[in-house]
Amino acid sequence: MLTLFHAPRSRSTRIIWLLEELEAPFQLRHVTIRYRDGRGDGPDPANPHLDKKVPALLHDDMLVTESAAVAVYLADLQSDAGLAPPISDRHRGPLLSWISWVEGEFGPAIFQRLAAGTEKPAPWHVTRQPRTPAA
Ligand SMILES: N[C@@H](CCC(=O)N[C@@H](CS)C(=O)NCC(=O)O)C(=O)O
Repeated sequence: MLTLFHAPRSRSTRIIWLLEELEAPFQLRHVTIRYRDGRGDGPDPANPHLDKKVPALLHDDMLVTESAAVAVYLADLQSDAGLAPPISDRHRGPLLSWISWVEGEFGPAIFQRLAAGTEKPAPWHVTRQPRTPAA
């Protein structure tokens, strides 16, 4: 049995989308989280994620976390759906590259931009030093 721990307007929404694309039967469990803007009811004791974040996936008693890992895990599990090339296929390389790029490069850049638009300054605003003109 697959159980997805989900909070609205969060990274777990795209895992619902993926599960539906894969036509995988799953159980949805709503949990509360603390959102970046301070809203939300905070960490939920019912959430098995070690950091109380979402998404968290339970496959029977096996916990899978981190969006990229959850996505690849599910695509492999439902291999008949054809969303992920098999492990021995060379097309696996681009799949892993793109999914790692989204989480490791693109996502953080977007969040830095979003943070810059709020009262909370982006990290480069905090750390950037005024330039001293060259002598
Ligand atoms: N790298 C993790 C990040 C998970 C994450 O930060 N999820 C947010 C929702 S989008 C969350 O649960 N935040 C609650 C908190 O930080 O306490 C992933 O991609 O799964």
